[in-house]
Amino acid sequence: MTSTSTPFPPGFLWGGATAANQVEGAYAEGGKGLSIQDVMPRGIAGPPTEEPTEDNLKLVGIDFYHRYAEDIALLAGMGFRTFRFSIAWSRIFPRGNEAEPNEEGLAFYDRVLDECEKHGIEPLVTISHYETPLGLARTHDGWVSRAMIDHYARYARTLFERYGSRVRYWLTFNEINSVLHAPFMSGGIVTPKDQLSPTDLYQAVHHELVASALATKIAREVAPDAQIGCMLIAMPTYPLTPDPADALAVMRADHLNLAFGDVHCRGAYPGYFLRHLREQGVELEITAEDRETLRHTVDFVSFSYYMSLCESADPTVKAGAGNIMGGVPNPTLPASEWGWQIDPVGLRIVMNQFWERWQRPLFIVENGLGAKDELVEVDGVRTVVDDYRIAYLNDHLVQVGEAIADGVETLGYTTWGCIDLVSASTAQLSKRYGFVYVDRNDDGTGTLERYKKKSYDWYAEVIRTNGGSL
Ligand code: BGP
Repeated sequence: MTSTSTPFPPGFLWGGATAANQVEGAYAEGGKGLSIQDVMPRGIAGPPTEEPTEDNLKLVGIDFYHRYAEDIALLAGMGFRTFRFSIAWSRIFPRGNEAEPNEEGLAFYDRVLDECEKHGIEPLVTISHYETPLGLARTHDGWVSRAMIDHYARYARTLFERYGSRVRYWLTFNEINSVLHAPFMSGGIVTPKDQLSPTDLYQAVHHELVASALATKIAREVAPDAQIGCMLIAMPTYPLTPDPADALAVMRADHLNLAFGDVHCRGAYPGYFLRHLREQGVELEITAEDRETLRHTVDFVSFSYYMSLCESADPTVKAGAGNIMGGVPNPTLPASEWGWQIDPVGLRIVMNQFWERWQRPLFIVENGLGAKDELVEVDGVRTVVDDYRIAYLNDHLVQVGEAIADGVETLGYTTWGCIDLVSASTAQLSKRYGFVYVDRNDDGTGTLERYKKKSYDWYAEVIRTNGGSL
């Protein structure tokens, strides 16, 4: 593509994304209560601990809580038009069940928004990103309980009332379909996954979907300018062979994810999903009020995209490493060090699929390459020569451009972990995504200094040319 032609529309929201529990640290400051992440030192690999332990890198994160102004200025230096961050629920309602919010927590995000405004950056706020207050998780077994809907609604209302005039774009739950795969991280469900009944799991799904729709309903009342989006893990799935049985396996796997978008965009459960529940022997408790609430559909669809997968009907074919989901490795694709298969074309495919299905503008709110970086000195300046990251992002953005040229309405694109942060799945820092290197190691050592990587200037140029430099 030449620098004079670009498919990206004017006003396209270029930026990057983070989540509170992966950057903020200060886990016990400012009146914050504990969240489930404070007892997850090993990410999704290990069982939670009873109390926060020193080896949990998230307790300090990258110290964004104290360095937010410096960090947002660094992002602004790339010309960011948007910055996606999440609000830590346990900063606002420390145990989750208080009648009144914690003013100190609310004031912190006022200051974050002040910095965004100062730099002309449009905030994109995730209301709940894998950080259920631990009190609610333990009292209710997380989202298994219907009581969570009211707690979440009070929290969401508080945010809309406080920030509704300053924040236009909101996401209700990060990767809402992930609760099926990571029930504790995604749904605060304390019962171990292998002991969780399908009925409890799907009831939790239902409660989250109702809560998400309720947030949309509340926003319409108290923050009429707000644009509300759902947020899904997008993972296009290909049949491993041309056998129709494999194609059917793809359809069934796809359905389990698409159902979440269908409910958010169509306002009711699709028939294939109800059939799936029946086949699992699950009878959901769905009230008349729930059905009414679900009719409040979203303004846009946002998603994360890292990889694609294959499906096979053959039970002897082994699953590979996934983001959070399983799936069969694709023999035609390379993979990252963590086994995540790299597939830029899959992004164009999934964008077309979502647009055709839902006819809602899309927002790509996570994409990127997790890699081990090496800090080196070039011309006396400490940096990371991350050509691998540039190549990954460039290839994916070219496909975003193709999808836009296909007619897919797209609001923006935020890379994941625009500044290095603690990984969700591994809970380590060595799986890095950023344009900005943070000097912190897996053993907790490091100065927390920030250094611009080679990709920093590359992304600044992409934004400056509105994608023309790709
Ligand atoms: C998504 C999560 C993020 C983020 C990302 C990368 O599933 O929404 O929180 O962490 O994946 O995953 P990881 O950190 O495991 O590399």
